Amino acid sequence: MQSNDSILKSGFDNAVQQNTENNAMKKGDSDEYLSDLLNALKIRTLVVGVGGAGNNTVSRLQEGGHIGTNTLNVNTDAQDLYYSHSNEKLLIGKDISRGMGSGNNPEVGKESAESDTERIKQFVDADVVFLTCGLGGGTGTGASPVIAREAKNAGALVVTFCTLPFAMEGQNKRIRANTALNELAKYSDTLIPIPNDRILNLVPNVSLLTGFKIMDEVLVRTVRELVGLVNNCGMVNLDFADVKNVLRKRGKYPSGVIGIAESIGDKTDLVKKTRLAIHNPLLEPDPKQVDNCLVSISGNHDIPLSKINNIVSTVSSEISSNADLKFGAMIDPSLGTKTRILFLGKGPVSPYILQAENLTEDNPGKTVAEFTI
Ligand SMILES: Nc1nc2c(ncn2[C@@H]2O[C@H](COP(=O)(O)OP(=O)(O)OP(=O)(O)O)[C@@H](O)[C@H]2O)c(=O)[nH]1
Ligand SMILES: [Mg+2]
Repeated sequence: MQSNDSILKSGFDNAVQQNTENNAMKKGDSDEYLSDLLNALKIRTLVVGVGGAGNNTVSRLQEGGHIGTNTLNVNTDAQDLYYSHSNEKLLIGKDISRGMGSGNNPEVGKESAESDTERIKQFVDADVVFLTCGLGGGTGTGASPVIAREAKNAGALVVTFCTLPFAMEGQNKRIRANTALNELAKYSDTLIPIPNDRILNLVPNVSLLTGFKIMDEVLVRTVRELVGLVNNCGMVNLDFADVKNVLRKRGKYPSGVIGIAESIGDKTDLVKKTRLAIHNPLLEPDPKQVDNCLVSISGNHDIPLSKINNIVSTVSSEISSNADLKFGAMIDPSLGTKTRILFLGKGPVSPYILQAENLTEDNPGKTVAEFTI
């Protein structure tokens, strides 16, 4: 299988060769050549939502207007899929689940995806595949590791966001979620499990439905921001190689932390919100374990250097002095006087990924509450 790097490279080589032939007698590079080159170098991203929760996330992403990426919803449930919004849709395992869903059974979700790998392969041939699902049910839990595997085999960088079920949803769901997490860890470059129970710590007294809605919003904002970063990299200071460097898997586990915050812009608030992004309360990472990070700062076109300095120096003081830090600026006029901070770090491995590796029937893993005791 040809990797994306080599596809990009061969696109580049073809364009260079064409240009050399066309311009044998000239010295400059034509716009046509530059346009071919840009097309060959364009980063292809795909956001895949798997199962009910994943489809919800992609629908919300899509409803928010232009996102600059292709989207795909995958489900065993024809009704859920029909009412969802995405550029492309895949009803998997038609002969297995007959469009009726998996019945909460991850084996059915897995078999359904396995039976449709040829169709899945046609979509996941991209530079970066963002995968999102809620672990604990049947479809997202069973099918998302298969989709992650196919994306990885196609040479994509795989970035997975999944939620872990509320403790109140019961131990069976937790065990299923952990098993899937273990599988996802094999094929994801960056894997960010977000425990639903964290919402309870932040906004207690919300209903289950409101909890899901808040979680959806978190996922949508995170995926939107990351897609924007990948699509716009190269604007100021950051290029795809930088982003790739932070997202790609190094070592055994797919580590990764991410945080987003918006500041009204005075110095005290900038420092406070930068800390909030680094210490994302949904993930509670240890910033000292970050060994490589990106800080992407968005603001209107006249964002002052002093603001950038406040943000970047706050990040530097929170992470280890040995860590690599790169920052970039993106222009987003819709922010007005506000500044948005995206922190993306590599190094800390989620404790949920580590525990998922050692699970047995007698040891179903800790809940969020047990982790925090
Ligand atoms: N964020 C979010 N999470 C949800 C939502 N609905 C369910 N979940 C969570 O995601 C887990 C899986 O639920 P679904 O996505 O509905 O399940 P599925 O993957 O479609 O699986 P089956 O319907 O059993 O085939 C649940 O256990 C919940 O923890 C939602 O609307 N938003
Ligand atoms: Mg479902």
